[in-house]
Amino acid sequence: MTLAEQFSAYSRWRGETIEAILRLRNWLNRNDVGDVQADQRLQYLIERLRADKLTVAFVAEFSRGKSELINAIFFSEYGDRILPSSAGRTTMCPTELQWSPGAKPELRLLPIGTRVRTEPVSELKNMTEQWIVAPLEADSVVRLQTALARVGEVTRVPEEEAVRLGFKIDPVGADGLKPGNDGMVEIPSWRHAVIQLPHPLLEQGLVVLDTPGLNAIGAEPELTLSLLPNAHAVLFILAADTGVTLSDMTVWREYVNTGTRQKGRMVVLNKIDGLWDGLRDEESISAEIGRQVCSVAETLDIDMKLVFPVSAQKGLVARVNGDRELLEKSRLPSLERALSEDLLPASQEIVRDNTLGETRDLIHQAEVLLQARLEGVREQLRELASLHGKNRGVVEYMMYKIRVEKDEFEQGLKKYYAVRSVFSGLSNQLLAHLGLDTLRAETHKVREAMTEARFSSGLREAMQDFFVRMRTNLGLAESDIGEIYRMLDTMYKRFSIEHGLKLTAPETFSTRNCEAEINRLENAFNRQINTTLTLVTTEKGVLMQKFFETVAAQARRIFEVVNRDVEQWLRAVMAPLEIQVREYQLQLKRRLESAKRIHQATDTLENRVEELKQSELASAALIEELADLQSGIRRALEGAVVKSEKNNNRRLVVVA
Ligand SMILES: Nc1nc2c(ncn2[C@@H]2O[C@H](COP(=O)(O)OP(=O)(O)O)[C@@H](O)[C@H]2O)c(=O)[nH]1
Ligand SMILES: [Mg+2]
Repeated sequence: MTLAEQFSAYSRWRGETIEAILRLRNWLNRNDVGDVQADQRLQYLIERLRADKLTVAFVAEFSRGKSELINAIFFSEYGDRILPSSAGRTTMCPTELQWSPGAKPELRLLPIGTRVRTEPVSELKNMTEQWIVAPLEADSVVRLQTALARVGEVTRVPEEEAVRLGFKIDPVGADGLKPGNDGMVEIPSWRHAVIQLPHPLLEQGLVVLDTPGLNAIGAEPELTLSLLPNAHAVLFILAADTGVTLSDMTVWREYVNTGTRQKGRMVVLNKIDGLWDGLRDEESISAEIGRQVCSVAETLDIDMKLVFPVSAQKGLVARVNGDRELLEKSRLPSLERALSEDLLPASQEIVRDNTLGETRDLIHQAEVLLQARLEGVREQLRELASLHGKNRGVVEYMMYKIRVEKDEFEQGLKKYYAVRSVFSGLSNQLLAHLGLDTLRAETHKVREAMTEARFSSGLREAMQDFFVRMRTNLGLAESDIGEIYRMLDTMYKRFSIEHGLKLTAPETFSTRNCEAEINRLENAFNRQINTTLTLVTTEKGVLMQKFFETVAAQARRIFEVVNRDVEQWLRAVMAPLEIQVREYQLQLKRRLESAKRIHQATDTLENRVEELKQSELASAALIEELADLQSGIRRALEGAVVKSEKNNNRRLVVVA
């Protein structure tokens, strides 16, 4: 199966999962067993699944064949290369190929001049007026090629301007851009490109990130601090004819092997077709490739298994011409296999854990409610059965007993309301510690400190303080969470013991993931700032501020996630008790009602018993339906799209 096919299978799997969740959601609404919060949680889960994206990034010095490889792996069915690929520099800015539902096919280009602004690219993405937009005609290959070729556009600017925009200048052109005789420097016209292309894989959530070579990247924090660390797979490409050059090593160190995330990283040794010189036999070619792989692994200090020799060009030709033999020879299929084994099972696992976690919870909640309802009906049936042939006095005694029970429960409710008000106070405190307002205030403090700082050491301190304060806030939040948990746990126990409610201990929650992400961000920032500050001598303050804005945007993203999760948790942790208290109150009322009706002879005992038997059956049927829905979700989640070598004992292969 090609990567494209496996990706489609993954997408189908995700679609089936969404279907199963939708069925549960509709059922809960139809039968009045869910509540608004449960419905919101499911809605949110479905939205997240629908928006799920997988980013594959291609990073290398220019001319190693990144664009060709992207063409061969993802877009061969166009019958030609759609991304420009030729000798020389063709991709001049980070380029994202993607599709968002409802978008128009278009090429969006961010002018290089926006580099003087402090907002990070992620924020500029929301400012449509900053972008140049050109429509794409996705059905004509030639016109598509012409439009996409624009990512390679360059302009000539005076040297100072290039420096101001963050480019390195080197008179010899080895370690920076080389000025021409007229003192002008050629720089990319665009800072970032987004290609919205309605292509099956992109429609299914794949995002392909193509990057330019070293010199064109310049000091662009977005790539190192945001795009690459957030990519699900990063492919680093080398060329067999050039070997590992110094600038390859720089790209590897600064952009790929940054020590922040090891997963999903592969090295591609491209252009192995250069070794098919027509004189050597297969065996000696293979041996030569093996030697090169070995030496690459040694130079980069990685496992040989992570190095994939391929010929992107021959792979593309083979695909376009349907030449199976050449395709095998290009070795592209092994790279794709490894990529999908790396990419898909990991993503599937996240989706699976998330979905199971969320639905298990809600289903359990609904089930407990239905059980309580069923139990209540049975209790009433027993009560009424005991009245058979008894006189009014017995009915009166029964009414008295129910009233006592009701009074006791209402006493208990007072404590419940008291705890609930403490709970909402603590919740507010927790949300304040984690809140985006707090983060905004911290960000503001650093900005101020940075404007005041004269020396780069002051800048750095301001930044370090930022991370320290974020961690402090996380620590405070963690202790709020502990307090909330202990309080609810005590109350859950009390209601179970004193009033017979079926409550299990509440779920726990932790901000540890958030803290780990903040630490990762800090590491990435430190590494980046160390290398950049030693290289760039001018305008350190401005550069530092730009870095900080990217960091702040990332921190905001991390905090947004933890905020959503913690709000979710606060709702979830209170819901079972709220639901059961309400249900129990209802039951007491119903029991009293039916005793009253019999007492006043407005209803016969037989009628009441018959009615209750009907609702007993109905409740039992709902419990069964719920179990079916749950196994439906399990079945949908069970299948594995890709059999992973590492974990194949845990997964079934459904799509072969
Ligand atoms: N012989 C050979 N040439 C290749 C291969 N892949 C790419 N190239 C050539 O290398 C040059 C640069 O390729 P391109 O994809 O633009 O590289 P990029 O700058 O990394 O995106 C182009 O002339 C390609 O035709 C390959 O597998 N074999
Ligand atoms: Mg390219």
